[in-house]
Amino acid sequence: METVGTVVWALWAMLPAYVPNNAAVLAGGGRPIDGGRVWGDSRLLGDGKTWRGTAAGTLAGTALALLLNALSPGVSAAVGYALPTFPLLAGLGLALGAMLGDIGASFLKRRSGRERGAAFPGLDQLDFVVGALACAFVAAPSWFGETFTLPVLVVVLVATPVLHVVTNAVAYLLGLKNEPW
Ligand code: CTP
Ligand code: K
Ligand code: MG
Repeated sequence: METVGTVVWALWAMLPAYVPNNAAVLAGGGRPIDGGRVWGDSRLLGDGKTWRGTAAGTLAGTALALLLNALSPGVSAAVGYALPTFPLLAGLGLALGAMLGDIGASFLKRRSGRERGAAFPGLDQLDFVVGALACAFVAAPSWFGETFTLPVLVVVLVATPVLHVVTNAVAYLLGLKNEPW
């Protein structure tokens, strides 16, 4: 597969992991997951990680995977090669994993004294990728192996931080997010 094909494949395969964080921003609010608990000097996770945002993000990413399955034959025919499809467990793993990665990052931010909304360059851009890939690997190992070959993983690790910076800057400019990261 040529380079463009690898990039399109990688982005298609990661779409169910890209949408959850943005859906959580739109739907978030209500009860924080940590229930207000404190560990040491800081909140366990903070008010930015809510049950509603996490559920909405997971559902949105999983639903997108199913939608992509429906679109895959038509788009594959148009581009001239087969694009990935998502077994339910793969879509769920990517979506839930993206949310868990982001939650894990908030845990680390609080432990390192960063308040809610503080930036943690590097972690902010890759937390959800690592979470999504790890969960998808556990939930659907053979699908993971077929979908995320080494070149695809390289594209994901390079392209995702770029996309993350751009989408968050747009969300900030639209007034949807409090910080541009
Ligand atoms: N959000 C949510 N539940 C999640 C993730 C995000 O409700 N699991 C919502 C919250 O309203 C959050 C907003 O999306 O404030 C932006 O997400 P994010 O930038 O990840 O959270 P921060 O508020 O910056 O908090 P943190 O410092 O813990 O990342
Ligand atoms: K975050
Ligand atoms: Mg933030």
